[in-house]
Amino acid sequence: MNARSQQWDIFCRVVDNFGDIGVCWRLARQLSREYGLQVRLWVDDLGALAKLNPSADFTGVEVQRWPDVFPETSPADVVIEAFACELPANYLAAMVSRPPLWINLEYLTAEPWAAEAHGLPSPHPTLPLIKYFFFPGLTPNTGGLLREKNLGQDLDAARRLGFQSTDGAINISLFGYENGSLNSLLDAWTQGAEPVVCWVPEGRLLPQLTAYFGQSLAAGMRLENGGLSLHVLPFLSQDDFDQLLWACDLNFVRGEDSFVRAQWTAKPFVWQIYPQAEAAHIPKLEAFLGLYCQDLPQQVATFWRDWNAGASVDWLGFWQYRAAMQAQALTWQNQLMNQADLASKLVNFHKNHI
Ligand code: TRH
Repeated sequence: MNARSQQWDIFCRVVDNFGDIGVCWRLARQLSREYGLQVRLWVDDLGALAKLNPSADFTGVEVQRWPDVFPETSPADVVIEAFACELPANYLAAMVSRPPLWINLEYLTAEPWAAEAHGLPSPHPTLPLIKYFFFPGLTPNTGGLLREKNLGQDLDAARRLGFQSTDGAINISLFGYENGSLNSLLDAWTQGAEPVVCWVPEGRLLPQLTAYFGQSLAAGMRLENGGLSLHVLPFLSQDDFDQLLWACDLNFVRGEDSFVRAQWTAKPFVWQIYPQAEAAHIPKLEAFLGLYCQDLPQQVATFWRDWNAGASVDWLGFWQYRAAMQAQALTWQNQLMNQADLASKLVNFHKNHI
């Protein structure tokens, strides 16, 4: 089958925040741009996608709203159900007469079981259909990570964001969920000898920053307090957000998608993992720390753990290892670059199933 004639459908439900659609949009765009596939993206919340892509340039991808009553639709050759979002019943029934490759694209985890479960078939309980588990991951025997061919730094984009290099200052991006550690970090930055320029896109941390500084903050504002210069940015397009990470010396990221992006920049970073009930996220955090921090001084992992626990953080104890973290970020990026990426693995998975 020629790639141009291949239809891929990606189904995405926006459960929370921007990670679900962030991943699906990147994947849809890459499959279209790099593989010439006909990609249709079904998403239940077009508003979330519009925030990531405000220019509404969807070239190559047919974006469709996933309505409550799903229209009669011919199933694609490859059907990706992102994060177990459950296909519409009538679409599923239509798959029976011409079964596509049906994939459940799972959440990313560094836990070893992901490699074991990657690619496993799961027969449908009543219909003659098989769904395959596709686990993104950080080791070669998983589904890999999203990585476009044109990955890289764009200095013009950083300038558009207002980025200028300030002598001796540390540029830091800050993206996270509400976090009890934040005040201790701000104390360290405002009182520190080394100037910090912090770039924070509008979002869930703004109320906390407002409370800390006793001053209401909005996009476009800049605040100076001791050693800290805080720049509040609007919520950025996804491409600009990526560039913010490339431009900074240290990135605080969260969730799944920005976590991966931070790794591509080869810069030191701190990850706030998406919190789950019964602390189910802690083993995931530890699995990643086990891989990423094994050769770093223990203060680095301690800082990550404290940041995720909402405990007071030791900024100087962490940042003294800047050079070691920078070296590790580069080694890690190289290691990941030597592995096949998620889109190419999906395309090969399909080839092997035809
Ligand atoms: O938004 P998130 O918290 O998403 C979460 C996680 O994906 C989590 O794993 C999942 O279980 C939950 O959603 C449902 O964090 P994440 O994954 O980093 O996604 C944020 C996206 O938003 C990412 O694509 C980057 C993008 N972004 C912008 O485009 N502009 C911005 O200004 C910012 C701050 C983010």
